[in-house]
This record gives sequence, structure tokens and C-alpha cells, in this order.
Amino acid sequence: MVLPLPLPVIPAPVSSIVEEGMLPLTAALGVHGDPAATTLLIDAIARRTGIRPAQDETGISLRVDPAIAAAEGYTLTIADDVEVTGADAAGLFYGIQTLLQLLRQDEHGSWGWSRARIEDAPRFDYRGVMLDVTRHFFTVDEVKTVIDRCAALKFNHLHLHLSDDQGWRLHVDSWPLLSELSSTASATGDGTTAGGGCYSRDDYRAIVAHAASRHVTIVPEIDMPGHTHAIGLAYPELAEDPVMNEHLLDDAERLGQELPKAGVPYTGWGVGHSSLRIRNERTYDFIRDVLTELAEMTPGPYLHIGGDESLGTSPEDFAYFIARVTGIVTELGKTPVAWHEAGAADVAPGTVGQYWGLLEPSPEHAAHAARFVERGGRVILSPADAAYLDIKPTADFPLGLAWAGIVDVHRAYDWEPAAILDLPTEAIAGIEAPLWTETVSCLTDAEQLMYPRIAAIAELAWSTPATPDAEGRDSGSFGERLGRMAPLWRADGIRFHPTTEIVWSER
Ligand code: TNX
Repeated sequence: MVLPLPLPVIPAPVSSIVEEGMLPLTAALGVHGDPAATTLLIDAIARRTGIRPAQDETGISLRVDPAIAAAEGYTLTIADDVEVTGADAAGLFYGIQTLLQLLRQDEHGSWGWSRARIEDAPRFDYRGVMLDVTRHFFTVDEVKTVIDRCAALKFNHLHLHLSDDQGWRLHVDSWPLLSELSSTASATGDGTTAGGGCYSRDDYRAIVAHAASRHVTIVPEIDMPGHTHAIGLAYPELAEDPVMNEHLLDDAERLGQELPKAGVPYTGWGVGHSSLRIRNERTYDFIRDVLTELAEMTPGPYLHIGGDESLGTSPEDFAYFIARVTGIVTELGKTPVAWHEAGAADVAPGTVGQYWGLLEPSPEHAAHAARFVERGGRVILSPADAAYLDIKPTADFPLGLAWAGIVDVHRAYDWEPAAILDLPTEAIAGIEAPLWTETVSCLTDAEQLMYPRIAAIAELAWSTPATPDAEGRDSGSFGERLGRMAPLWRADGIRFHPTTEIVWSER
């Protein structure tokens, strides 16, 4: 059987050659080479097919060869046997993910691979997903599951949004009341439970370690100076009283939600009402302590300090705060990341900006994003009307928000990262797809919003656009390749939204 072109791989590889014939998967086929990769591949094949390849036998060879120049790149050859060669450990891991996507059942139910040769490497070094664990809290096991699934699509960063108005989600020893008093609520309590939760330091370390085993870097975010109502529950001296804005009042009325009140857990969806006390030195003691603990527990280079929607903070105070807090992160030896509004301030040199405006930026948003680059930093692209996983895929979809319009698969896929902002190519670190969780009450809800659109963002982050002379990503083949992810996702228990835009395949 010859598999129809194109190969069912997402993200699209740099180059692929399909050859005649199949390599069947049988119990006689072994796996050998890099020990961690060997275990990972054997387990994955066994889970999917029930066939457990023998360890340390010839068949599938897994190795790292630094002679492959591109970081995170790999080559994959499927002939009479299989060779996966990574430029580094991450590259080997990605070659294995491609091999797993190519493993298919024929019409008789037999497993095997179409013979092929693939060379591959990523376009961007920052390929991220963000999980909002504040509006809805996810357990450590759920976060690990999300990490595994993101890594299978070759994402290499998971941004954890750890604090917001509704809750604080990480215990810190230096300010211990946060885990006790600031983490009890969320935006998705079911009426009988408040839906809160908080990671212990060991929980956080376990997430970081699991992520590392999948070549994923955790990017923790403490959102400041706005989105800080929950901090005031434990330490009122750090927080200003809530200030209302028109949008918040409208939304609260429309949705029948309570307005924020100082000292009372907030479970609504309003934004822009909270602020830390900017001219109070205690605030900076707090931030320094929290970020010091976080930096110690975070091996990755980034600490995200938020900076979005600080409508309750005056522009002068905001600029003062952002300059000071990005400076603290730098002193701790980390690279600050901040939402694009922080570009209004003199951010510490090298601060990375995260753009969450629209595909057609307002001049103000574009100018804010550009400021990070002028100050020696790069920009992560998260255009809300394409990369936001919490925006509704259809107007009548039961989950999600509609403030950035409707994002179907086509909208999520059909944009060019280099064309949104007027920035030099090397200033774009990559792409991140955030999942905000105001409407998400469980992992199934999260899956419904993430899938299939997360695959579109994975491809934009990894694959260079096809040209007449070179393979790469192209919308013509994407829909078909996406439909062919269905059997893998079903096997993995992912309850994806089977949008009618795509023909979903059985095998
Ligand atoms: C805007 S995007 C927010 C979040 C909301 C999200 C909902 C950003 C930096 N802030 O607080 O959850 O919209 O889509």
C-alpha cells in the first residue's frame, strides 16, 4: 500500500521523499540507541498498537549526531529498517514524534510505515502554548498530559499563567498566606465548590521536570500590576481597592456576575479593576521574594511578569512599575517576558514582549511591541484573532469567548508570522497559543477549544511556508493532513472538536 501524498505529518517537515512500499511493524522489530528515547518510543508504540518492540534489538535506531547543523533538527529514514538521527536530544525526540505520526493501520488493521526520507528543523525557536491555571485550576497530572500532547506537536514552551484576579496558584514560602487565602476560588467553580487550587513547590518542580523530559521549558507568569485582586485577599496592604470600568460593569450585568470587592474572592470575568500599590516599598519586597523563589525553581531562562490590561494603574505608575520589575527579573539572572502593553515603559534591556493584539495591529499596539526590539529584546506572537485557543471556533460554540471574533481552523492557520508587525525577522522569537479558561471547567472543555486549532499554530511555529522550489507549510495540504491526525488523537483520548471544515479520517 502506498500512502497518499502528502505524508500525514503536522507540523509539515522541511523536506520529505516518499518511497514505494511499506515497512510493517512486527514484534520482531527492535529499538536501540539512546536509552531515554528508546523507552519513550517503545512505550508509545505499545500504547498505540499493542505491539511492544524489543529493547536493544536491531530495527529502529535512535541516535544523536551533532553533525546535523540545525538545533532541534532531525533526519528520519524508513526503509528495511528505521534510522532517526537528532541534531540534539530535542531533535531526536521530534524525529520520534514524526515517526509516531507516520505509524498507520492499513485497511486490514496491520500496522506499518510508508517508506520515506525526511529532513526537518524548526523555523522558530520559541513554540509555545499557554495554560491559564487561574480561572480554572488544572491538577499536576492534567498539566503533564497537556505537556505530552503539546510536545507531540513539537511545541517547546509551556507558559503557565499562575496568578490572576481569581486566584494565586503557587505556594511561596516567603509569603505563605497566598496558598492559604488567595487560591480558594476560580472563575469556574460549579456553585457548590469554589474551584480553587494551588501547586506546592514540589508540584511545580514535578511539572518542570516532566516538561524537561519532553524538551518543554516552563515559562511561569506572575501577572502584575493588574490582575492582582487575589493577592489582596492574603496581603491587603499590597493591593489597591478595585476600580470599576465601563466594560467590567457592562459584562457583570450581562453575565449576572458580582462586581469585585476588596477582601472577597472574585469569580467574575471582568478585567482591569485591580492594581498592586505602586508607590509602596512593601510591594517590591513582595515581588523580589516571589520572583527569587520562582527563579530558583525554574531552570528555563524566562520569568513572565504579565503587564496586561492594567487599567487600574495610572500610565506613570505603570511605566515606573514595569521598568523596576523587569529590572528585578534581570538581576535574578532571568529574561523578563511581558505582554505587549509593557512596551509603553522602559523595560529592562532584552525583555521579551508578547504581542496579543489583532492580526491587523493598532498603531499603538505595534509601537508597544516594537519597543521591546528597540531595547534589544524579541517578540512572541499571540495574535488574539488567530492564536487564541479560547476564542470561539463558531458563533454557536458552547465554550469560549468572542471578543476577538471567531477563529475557525482557516483563521488560525492562514496568516504569516513575519507579516503582522514591521519587525526584522530575527526579532520574532516565535509563536504562542494561549488558552484562557474563563469558560473552561475541565480538561475535556480545554481539549474542545484547543483541538484541532492547536495543530495550526504548531505548524506556523515550526514550518516555513512552501515556495515553488521548497516544501513547507501550505494550506492546500494542511486540511488533509489535519484530518489524518484524528486516529492518533482518538487513540490518545483527546476529545477534539470535529469541526465540519475538515474531513476526519478513520485510519
Ligand atoms: C485578555 S490576553 C486577557 C485575559 C483574558 C483573555 C480572554 C491578555 C494578556 N489578557 O485576561 O483571559 O483576554 O480571551
